[in-house]
Amino acid sequence: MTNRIAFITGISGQDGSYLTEYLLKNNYEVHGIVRRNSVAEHQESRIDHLAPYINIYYSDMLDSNSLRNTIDKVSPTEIYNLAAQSHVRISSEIPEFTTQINAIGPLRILEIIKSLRGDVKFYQASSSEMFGKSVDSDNYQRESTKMIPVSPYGCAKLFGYNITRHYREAYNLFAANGILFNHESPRRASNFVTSKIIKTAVQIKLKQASKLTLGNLDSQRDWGHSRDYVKAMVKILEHDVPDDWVVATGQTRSIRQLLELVFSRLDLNYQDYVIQDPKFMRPEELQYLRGDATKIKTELGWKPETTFEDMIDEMLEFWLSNLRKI
Ligand code: G4F
Repeated sequence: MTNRIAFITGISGQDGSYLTEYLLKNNYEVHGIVRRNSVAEHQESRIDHLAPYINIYYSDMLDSNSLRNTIDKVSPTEIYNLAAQSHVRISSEIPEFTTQINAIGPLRILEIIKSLRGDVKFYQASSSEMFGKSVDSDNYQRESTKMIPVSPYGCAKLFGYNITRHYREAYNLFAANGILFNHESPRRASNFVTSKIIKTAVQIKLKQASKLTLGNLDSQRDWGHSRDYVKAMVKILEHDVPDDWVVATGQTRSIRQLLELVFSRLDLNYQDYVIQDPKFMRPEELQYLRGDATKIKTELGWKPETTFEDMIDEMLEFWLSNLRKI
């Protein structure tokens, strides 16, 4: 087999770090870009343990020349575009920046691929947030479901999805979309709801906090494990034909159900600690997500391996061992 050389934008994020581990295990050469950050000692912490085995460059999704120069230097066989402003609520506060990164970013990379000679496979990290307020009559979202996004994040991701599909058709590129539903892990930043709830519940248990302040408790999400979902990304690019794929567990739970599980694992009652603050509400909320991953299961043989309960326990263990040290 020819040498497989992966180039990953967003390599220092949750998915980037799990993807890198998986690709290294499968003998890929791995390259990735990180943004210059004024607190450089923390920005790569998720991939510090991988540093000796990978190549990292400074670049930025806002800087076409730098992206082109880096891609030229690496000459990848595949590009995973995972870089994003990934926080949905914050996208309403920085909509232009979110659009530059999440919409124009993939376009910049597609333009580079279009001008290159040779075949480079392209993976675009598309999102279930693109479905917005749309759901099929059987209460699932799938590849054919209409997309009506309800946030600048979702609108920008929908542009990224469409431009990927368009470049595939118009220029015959191997450009594929993974439409990933929510996916979490101990590496999830603590301003996303799973990590926020688990971290604060553990702090309450350890008497380091007394309250947990949240926004909407009634929305429902389909949560899987990031470690499982990066395997779907690789299968999507290994397939002969570029296409669009939903990656999900098919189960949905509300924030209240998540709270009940997490607090009960710690022998606590969430109702004694949770307060709501409009600050964490969104201008328009995506109420319900439940993905039908039949296509990727039947055509590519992917399936989620970690149960929701096991994922929550792994995250609880991580935060317990981290916060006990304080
Ligand atoms: O954890 P979240 O912030 O994830 P969200 O908005 O669903 O987005 C995540 O999944 C998308 C896939 O569908 C990705 F594309 C995206 O990049 C990201 O990974 O919020 C989940 C739910 C929401 O309904 C939110 O309103 O939790 C609710 N929530 C309630 N209180 C809260 C809070 N979310 C956050 N982050 N913080 C709260 O205090």
